[in-house]
Amino acid sequence: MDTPDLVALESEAMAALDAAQDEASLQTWRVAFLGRKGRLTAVLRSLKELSDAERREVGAASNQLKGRLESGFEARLRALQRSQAALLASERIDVTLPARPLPGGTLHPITLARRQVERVFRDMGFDVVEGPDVEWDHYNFDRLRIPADHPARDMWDTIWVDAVDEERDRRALLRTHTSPMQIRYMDEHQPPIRVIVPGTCYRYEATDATHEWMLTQVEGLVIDEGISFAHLKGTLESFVRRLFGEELETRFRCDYFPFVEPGAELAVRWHDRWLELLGCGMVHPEIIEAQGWDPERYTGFAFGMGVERLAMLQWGINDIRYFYQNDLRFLSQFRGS
Ligand code: FA5
Repeated sequence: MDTPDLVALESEAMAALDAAQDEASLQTWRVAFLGRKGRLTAVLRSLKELSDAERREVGAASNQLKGRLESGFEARLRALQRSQAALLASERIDVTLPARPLPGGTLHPITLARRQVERVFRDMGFDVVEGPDVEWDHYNFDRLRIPADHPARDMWDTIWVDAVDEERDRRALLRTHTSPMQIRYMDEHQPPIRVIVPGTCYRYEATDATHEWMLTQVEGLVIDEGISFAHLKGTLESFVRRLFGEELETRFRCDYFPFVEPGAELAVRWHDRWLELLGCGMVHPEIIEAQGWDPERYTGFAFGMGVERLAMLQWGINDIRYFYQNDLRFLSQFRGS
């Protein structure tokens, strides 16, 4: 019988040992080479078929090889266990660590101010509704007694939108005030009416410390029998007192808006000057009549206030432009609901 090629067996065994990447394949290797029916065991069993001299020589070499394979196995096993332990250690998670806090948002100051206004008027029995930001000139102007060629349109610098309703001769715009919702609401409801409409308005105008091109208004509309200018004044004065207390100095002055008669503005004392908070007046009788209601029987008042201006007063902010610069150092100072 040929003497077994122990050199080839060793190099094959060692290559297979290196290739074993986990303990399971290592055990398979052990069975294949050192197990009861393994390759080396087969060599040892076959020794008896050799001559005495060969048996001595091959037997000694086989036993040495067995020793090398066993220690190779042990070394590989330890190495695998070490790298597994290192992997586990690197993936260890300390579940007892407190969670990192998530950055919590706050409401925008204008949202806070707007909600405050809504709360006060809700307490006074007003409903709250909203209307579209993109509006037809029909509601923004015409139905408010501001026809196409009327100079009063110049009171509001308009941002037009590329949409035309040719059938009804209407052009779309970004509403310049919340007053168009007076008309939309009257089209859908009968007196008595008591509603406020908060919302965003847009004007093509230069900005400064008290003017933004995007602003928030709250429109108010009350229509019922026997509503007088005294109701208008009383409602607005108690609103201002609720928000700012008794100390704030206020001033009513005549003003002109085509959809009210008489019209007025309410200003408040602010840094040694008057800051106009809102426009208001008695709903024009022609508007009441256009709704099919008898203006002798139904009267009403309306107002439109600037929410940014209210917020400036409330928090002592001296420039309206802070609100929409999105600077977190400014915005994160406001908390509330
Ligand atoms: C109007 O917009 C009328 N629709 C108000 C009204 C309603 C009158 C109902 C009568 C009856 P005026 O343009 O004055 O009016 O704006 C009303 C308020 O919005 C102002 O008093 C001011 O507080 C605020 N406002 C107007 N323009 C700006 C602006 N560019 N930036 C910030 N606030 C503004």
